[in-house]
Amino acid sequence: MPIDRNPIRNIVILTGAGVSAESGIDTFRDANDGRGGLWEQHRVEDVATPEAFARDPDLVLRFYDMRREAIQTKKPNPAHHALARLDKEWEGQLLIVTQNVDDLHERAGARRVLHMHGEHLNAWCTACDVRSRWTGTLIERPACPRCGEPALRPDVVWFGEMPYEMDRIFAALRDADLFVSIGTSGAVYPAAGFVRNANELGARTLELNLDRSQGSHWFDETRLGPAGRIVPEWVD
Ligand code: BJW
Repeated sequence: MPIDRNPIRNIVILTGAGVSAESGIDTFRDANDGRGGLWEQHRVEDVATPEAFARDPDLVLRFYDMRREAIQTKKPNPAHHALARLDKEWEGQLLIVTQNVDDLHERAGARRVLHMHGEHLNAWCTACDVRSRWTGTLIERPACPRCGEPALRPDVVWFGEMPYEMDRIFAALRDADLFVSIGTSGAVYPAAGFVRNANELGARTLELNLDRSQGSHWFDETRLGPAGRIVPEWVD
């Protein structure tokens, strides 16, 4: 069922791990792969924190080196391509706020993308506070290209850290006529609260997800199915 374009000018689209699942990137919390989102017996909540990094930096850097390497071998799927088409064609405001740290929206051709949880292909130097493109590994503690200190960490947002560009996200939500959430479990805040923010600010809200999420009851409408099918159906 295609989008009803008539009264809608400004759109905010929130994407989560489910939009990249059909590209072969594991989600965090659904147990469809039988591993229940675990990595070598660690839950994401146990490796994606500043405390975990302080306690066992090798474990955390290995986890991210492995994922950075894997992501570079993956390709955008029909959901990313459909969103990129919408981005190209939509004349009103549009912002794809992704919680994903992969670059599959961009590789599909989307331009209006904001990475609220950072990007795998960036490293952040904790000595000089500069972020740089980084496609190699971090486990050997390479020198920061700017200051030379061996103080690089993945440029991703861990639990307890402030997601990026919250002011820009809330400004877009204030202007939005339609808020669409795609492939996210609604387990992690502040992203999980955007649907309520959008409701309060007067936008229509639509969820596209494989299963009902923790926040499904907040949406005006939920459509269930794999993103690779239901996102193109919605866009086209
Ligand atoms: C498909 C599909 C297919 C599958 N097609 N769909 C108590 C209450 C409330 C909040 C808190 C609390 N205690 C602590 C907090 C705050 C905390 C939090 O939310 N904790 C929860 C565990 C409760 N949040 C934070 O700390 C955040 N910072 C913060 O709050 O700062 C203060 C602040 C306050 C107010 C305003 C602003 C700031 C930071 C959160 C950082 C999250 N980081 C991670 C790791 C990033 C790096 C990395 O990739 O390793 O981000 S955790 C992980 O979860 C990752 C994801 O972006 C995030 C969300 O996961 P997502 O995308 O929803 O994936 P899944 O796996 O959960 O779900 C996949 C979905 O897809 C499922 O629904 C499937 O059904 C579906 N699906 N296949 C369509 N083919």
